[in-house]
Amino acid sequence: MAEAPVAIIMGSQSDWATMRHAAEALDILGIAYDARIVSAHRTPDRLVSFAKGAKAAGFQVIIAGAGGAAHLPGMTAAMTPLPVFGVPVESKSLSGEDSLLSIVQMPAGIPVGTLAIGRAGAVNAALLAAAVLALHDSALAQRLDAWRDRQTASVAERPSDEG
Ligand code: RP5
Repeated sequence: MAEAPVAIIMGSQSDWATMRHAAEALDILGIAYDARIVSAHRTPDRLVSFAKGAKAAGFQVIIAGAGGAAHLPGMTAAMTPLPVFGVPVESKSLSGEDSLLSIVQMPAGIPVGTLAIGRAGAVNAALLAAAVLALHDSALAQRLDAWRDRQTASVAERPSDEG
């Protein structure tokens, strides 16, 4: 069994600049993860091996980030019963709209919970993973509540010239 309940997978090293934000959010919440490069196109055998073995390896949630023709989240979801959250990575040529549409437009029957393009999507994928895990982990649920409380407390009532 994997010690980490969350797998963060991404199609390329270049996706880490985005996906590291998911990792940082999980770090803050005290959730262990395993981050791996798994490309649907360049390492298809690695994808099959990972996705088919993810549940048996002890993972409970998968966060999958990819850009461009972003088949990684959908192909992963097709080979595992675990919940898969997809993060569209911002692409150079189409600013991530290609990533978003190729992740979100799954056919009925194989769901991928698709987040926003880029950093916001990566952070929110981590928060959704935390919410899933918190259903059966009261200590984590408290940490997640505290995280939200800190966020609320950090919002000023009025704008400042200081930024
Ligand atoms: C996708 O192609 C990856 O997820 C990445 O977002 C994109 C570009 O990959 P690199 O050419 O930077 O390796 O498979």
